[in-house]
Amino acid sequence: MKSLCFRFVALGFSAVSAFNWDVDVGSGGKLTFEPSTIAAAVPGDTVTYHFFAKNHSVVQSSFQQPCQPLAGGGFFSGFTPNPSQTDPSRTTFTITINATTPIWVYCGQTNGNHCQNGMVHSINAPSTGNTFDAFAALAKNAPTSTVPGLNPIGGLRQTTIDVGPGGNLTYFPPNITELVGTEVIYNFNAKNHSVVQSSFADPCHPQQGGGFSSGFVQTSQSPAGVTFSFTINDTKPIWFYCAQTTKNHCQSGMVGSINAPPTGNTFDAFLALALKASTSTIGPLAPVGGTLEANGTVIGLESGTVVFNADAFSAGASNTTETNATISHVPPPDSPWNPNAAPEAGGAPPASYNWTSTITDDGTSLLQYLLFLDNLLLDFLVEGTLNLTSGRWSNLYPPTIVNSMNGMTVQTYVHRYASSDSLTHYSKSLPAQCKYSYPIQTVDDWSATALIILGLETASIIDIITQVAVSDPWMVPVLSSALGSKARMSGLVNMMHNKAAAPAVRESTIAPQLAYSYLMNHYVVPNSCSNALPYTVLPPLQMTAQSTDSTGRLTDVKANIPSSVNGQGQMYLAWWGAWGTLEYTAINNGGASVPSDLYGYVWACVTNATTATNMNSLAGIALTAPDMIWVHGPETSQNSVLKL
Ligand SMILES: *[C@@H]1O[C@H](CO)[C@@H](O)[C@H](O)[C@H]1NC(C)=O
Ligand SMILES: *[C@@H]1O[C@H](CO)[C@@H](O)[C@H](O)[C@H]1NC(C)=O
Ligand SMILES: *[C@@H]1O[C@H](CO)[C@@H](O)[C@H](O)[C@H]1NC(C)=O
Ligand SMILES: *[C@@H]1O[C@H](CO)[C@@H](O)[C@H](O)[C@H]1NC(C)=O
Ligand SMILES: *[C@@H]1O[C@H](CO)[C@@H](O)[C@H](O)[C@H]1NC(C)=O
Ligand SMILES: *[C@@H]1O[C@H](CO)[C@@H](O)[C@H](O)[C@H]1NC(C)=O
Ligand SMILES: *[C@@H]1O[C@H](CO)[C@@H](O)[C@H](O)[C@H]1NC(C)=O
Ligand SMILES: *[C@@H]1O[C@H](CO)[C@@H](O)[C@H](O)[C@H]1NC(C)=O
Ligand SMILES: *[C@@H]1O[C@H](CO)[C@@H](O)[C@H](O)[C@H]1NC(C)=O
Ligand SMILES: *[C@@H]1O[C@H](CO)[C@@H](O)[C@H](O)[C@H]1NC(C)=O
Ligand SMILES: *[C@@H]1O[C@H](CO)[C@@H](O)[C@H](O)[C@H]1NC(C)=O
Ligand SMILES: CC(=O)N[C@H]1CO[C@H](CO)[C@@H](O)[C@@H]1O
Repeated sequence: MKSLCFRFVALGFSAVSAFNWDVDVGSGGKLTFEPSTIAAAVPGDTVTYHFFAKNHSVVQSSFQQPCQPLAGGGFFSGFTPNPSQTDPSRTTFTITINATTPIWVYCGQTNGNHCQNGMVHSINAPSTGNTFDAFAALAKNAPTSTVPGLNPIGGLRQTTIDVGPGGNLTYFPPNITELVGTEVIYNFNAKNHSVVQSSFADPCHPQQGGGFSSGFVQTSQSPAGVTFSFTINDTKPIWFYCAQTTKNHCQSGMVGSINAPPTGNTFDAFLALALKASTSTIGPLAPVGGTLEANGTVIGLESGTVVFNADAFSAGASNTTETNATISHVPPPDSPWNPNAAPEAGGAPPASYNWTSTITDDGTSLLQYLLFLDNLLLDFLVEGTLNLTSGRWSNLYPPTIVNSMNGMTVQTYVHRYASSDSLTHYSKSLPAQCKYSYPIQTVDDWSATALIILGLETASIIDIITQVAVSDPWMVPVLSSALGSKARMSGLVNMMHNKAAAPAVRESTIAPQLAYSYLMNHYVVPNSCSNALPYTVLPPLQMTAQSTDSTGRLTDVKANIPSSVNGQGQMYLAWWGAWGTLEYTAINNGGASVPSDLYGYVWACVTNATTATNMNSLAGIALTAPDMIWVHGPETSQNSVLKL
């Protein structure tokens, strides 16, 4: 298992878990860094400074000039006052180690000459020559310290605000003074709170012309592991409130400020206005103006106010409530091939694609479509496979299944190069990358979605092969290899989803325009890549099971058709069977029968005519995107063996 995880790490699919060193700055009121030196920090490691007592800072210097900022840039935390000798400030400063060369550090406070009084620090100091002791000795006699400005540079300054701590309708601390460039992180606690920006004069209502909004975070856990964060851009005061109207959180004093002035429009004046404010308004969009995360997973923008159920999110496989998340662990398609993937994938992309001197326009657009599809599939598979190998689903399946899934996911990464390498070779554009949103709350959601995307991918590749066999035959061997891999993967996911693999003759073709509509409607975050491909996105169709016969086989479905499509005569469901044959059943009162010879994963879309006889002509008359429904096979026994 460990080696599998390593392969993802090596590919850059996941964050490398490097070591974080913690350093206390001025704890107990002493002018010290503890530890004063860090040895053997390696590139990728991080060092987090925690501030105590007085008003310290962390500044990088050279060895020769201990109390002066490093010429040509270095890091600086900004000053961080904290009255407590024992409790660290809520503000921290974190640097990333980029090399094993020595790093020299001092506190830039001149009130009490902290640097000259021994408040120095080093990382990877040599044990002979320019040692830490030699550096500290130079600092004792150094001229008065200076610092490189006011705001943090060269590292990450962060501060945390608790949302509803201890069940109280408050933020803690309610008002902070912070530097420009500081990342503010709101930690959600139990109840159903939000963080929304307002103006000073009108608390409990969203700021006119934008501002941040976290959305509602419903959770019974404290802390929930859910955060909302943004970076302070300027010195203007920032006012915020909780928009929960149940029990009037804002009017009960659940408000806060960042950089409120000490006189005039103070935090206290804002709080007084909030206590008298009219009923709170919920912002139109969320999350906006910041990042909502659940234990590191970014929750994407929805086309409405997000109501994020953290309990459902963390409940894992036992809870079927759907949560959509947007994640990107995947290298972009134009990034160079990572050779670490070869062993797991069973090989690198081909040395020669046997490209011909030109590519047809049809060949180009089919490859662009395939790349769009592969970007989506790869993103989805990587997210799921990370959860299967090392994440929340790591104990659900036997290692044989998990290992195979891992290998086939890396293979998908290889196969994506068939499209991206070829488009690049012929100087054609790559489709815009999108942000994706999938139902991945439970492993069942994930495997069901995997089957849909893999089904569309398989059907698309079959369709593309039949088209390019005539126009651009060099693609056939490459695409056939991808087809084999996707078909094997479908079989594996079928098994994970506890469904018998559909018989091979069910693998049908699908027109790219129809598959594209389905994918855009279901998995692509609206407007995240509006012009990915030049196809019209048809409105969605939703089929649900209506009635079954005595063997449990689905006989009728309910077809939920968008109102924009109605009123154009008699409607039909156009069903596709093996080798792209079509069958039509009339939709009456929202219901339609399922053709008796179709079973397995069955796809249909809505038309108002029965004239199309194959996939390509169906794309011309389809009124909706397709939808898929599972239809039991006609077998009486799962184990019957065909006797010829
Ligand atoms: C902290 O020290 C800096 C530098 O001396 C100073 O500008 C700032 O006002 C101090 N902050 C507080 C709250 O004392
Ligand atoms: C490491 O590199 C980053 C990016 O160039 C830079 O911002 C940071 O200051 C560097 N860290 C150190 C300790 O020099
Ligand atoms: C909640 O409010 C009570 C009463 O004001 C206070 O004593 C308590 O410390 C608060 N709890 C937290 C965690 O802030
Ligand atoms: C918080 O607000 C109060 C009253 O307006 C003020 O006295 C105090 O200094 C503020 N604290 C910070 C950290 O801004
Ligand atoms: C959280 O509060 C929002 C706004 O009042 C509400 O729409 C949502 O249903 C609440 N969530 C839960 C799970 O009660
Ligand atoms: C920071 O600046 C960006 C760009 O101007 C803006 O969209 C964002 O809302 C600002 N953030 C805050 C917290 O003001
Ligand atoms: C699933 O989430 C819902 C919504 O929060 C909750 O009511 C239910 O108890 C959860 N079920 C399980 C099994 O955790
Ligand atoms: C975050 O992780 C903690 C610790 O594993 C867990 O208790 C909590 O439920 C998680 N929160 C979410 C929203 O997944
Ligand atoms: C490359 O393409 C040519 C012509 O299209 C064909 O004759 C040849 O067999 C192909 N070579 C390989 C290795 O597929
Ligand atoms: C998740 O995304 C799907 C498809 O885009 C959408 O139908 C569903 O309503 C979303 N669910 C939530 C909880 O936002
Ligand atoms: C069928 O749909 C097409 C496309 O929307 C429309 O132009 C046509 O009028 C419809 N036919 C009938 C009989 O309503
Ligand atoms: C939605 C979710 O929980 N995704 C997790 C899948 O696994 C990776 C790796 O463990 C996590 O980073 C994600 O948060």
